[in-house]
Amino acid sequence: MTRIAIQSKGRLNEESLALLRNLGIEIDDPKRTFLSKSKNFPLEALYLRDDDIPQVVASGTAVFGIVGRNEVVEKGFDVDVIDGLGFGGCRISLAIPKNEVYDGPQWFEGKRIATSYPKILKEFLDKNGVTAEIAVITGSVEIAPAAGIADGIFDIVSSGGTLISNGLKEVERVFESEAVLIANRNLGEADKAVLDELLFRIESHKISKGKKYLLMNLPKESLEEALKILPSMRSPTIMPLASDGWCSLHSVVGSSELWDKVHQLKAIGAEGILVMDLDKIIL
Ligand code: PRT
Ligand code: ZN
Repeated sequence: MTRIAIQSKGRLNEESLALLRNLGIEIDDPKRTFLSKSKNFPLEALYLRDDDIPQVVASGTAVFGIVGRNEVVEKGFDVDVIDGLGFGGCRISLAIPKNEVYDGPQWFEGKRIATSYPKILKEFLDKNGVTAEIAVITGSVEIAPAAGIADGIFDIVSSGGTLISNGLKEVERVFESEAVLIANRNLGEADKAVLDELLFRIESHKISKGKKYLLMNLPKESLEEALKILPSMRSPTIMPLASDGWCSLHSVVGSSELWDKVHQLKAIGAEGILVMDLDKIIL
C-alpha cells in the first residue's frame, strides 16, 4: 500500500486531511492512530512531526509526504517536490528590534541571529557577503532579542502579529513557503499510478477553488451582451425556457469578480440569479 506522511498535529495537519477529503480520499485522523489506511483509495497515512517528514520520504519509509517547503529546503534531504498545495503559506524573514535603523543586510555584519533555519539563513548571508553568528534555537525564537540572546531573528512570519507583539520589525523577506507534496526519488509502478491520480484530482480541486457556479434567466435579446460579460471555460451553457423570449444561462465565474458580474448581468435584464458553490471542475 502506498504510504503518505502527514503532520500528526500542528498547523498543517487539519488542512492536509481536509485536502485529502476534498480529493475524495477518506482517511481516519491521527487522534485515533498513527497509521491509517484509506477505505476508498490505495493510500495509507503515517502521522509524524513535520521535522521528520522529509527524511522519512527520502528513505522510502513513506513514498509521499505533505510538509512545508521550508522544512524540505532546510533539511536538505533528496526528495522530489511535486506540487505546491495552496495552504500553509508563510515566509521566513529577518527581523530586528523596531527602533533600530536598518540599512540593508550589512546591518547583520558581526551580529548574532537566532533561528531554527540555519541552512536557509547561511545561504542568504553568504549571498550577501555578510558574516554573522547563527544561534540555533528551537521554539520561541521571537523572544531572543528581548532576552539578550541575539541581535535579530530569522523566523517564520505569517500575519506579522508575533513580530509586532515582541517589539520587532521585519526587514528582509528571504524565503516564501507553502505546504508541498513531496515524493521519494524511486517510485514503484503502483506508487506512480497513485501519484498520477492524486495530481489529476489536485488539479481539478485547484481549478474549482475560488469559483462559483452562476445560473440565471435572461431575455434572449441580451444574450450577446451576457456572453461578453461571462467568458466561461469554453462557452456558457444556454437553455431555452418555457416562456417565449427568455433563456436560462449557466456559467462559472471567479468569486472575486462575482458581484461585479452580477450587477452587469442585472443591468441587461438577468433575473432569478442563483449562485452556487462549485465542488470540482474536471477539464
Ligand atoms: O510538532 P511539529 O514539529 O509537527 O510542528 P511544529 O511546531 O514544528 O510546526 P507548526 O505546526 O507550527 O508549523 C508547521 C508548518 O506550518 C511550518 O513548517 C510552516 O511551513 C507552516 N506555517 C505557516 C507556519 C506558520 N504559517 C506560522 N505562522 N509555521 C509556524 N508559524 C509560527 C511562527 O513560527 C511564529 O511563531 O507562527 C508565528 C508567526 O505567525 P504570525 O501570524 O504571528 O506572523
Ligand atoms: Zn516541527
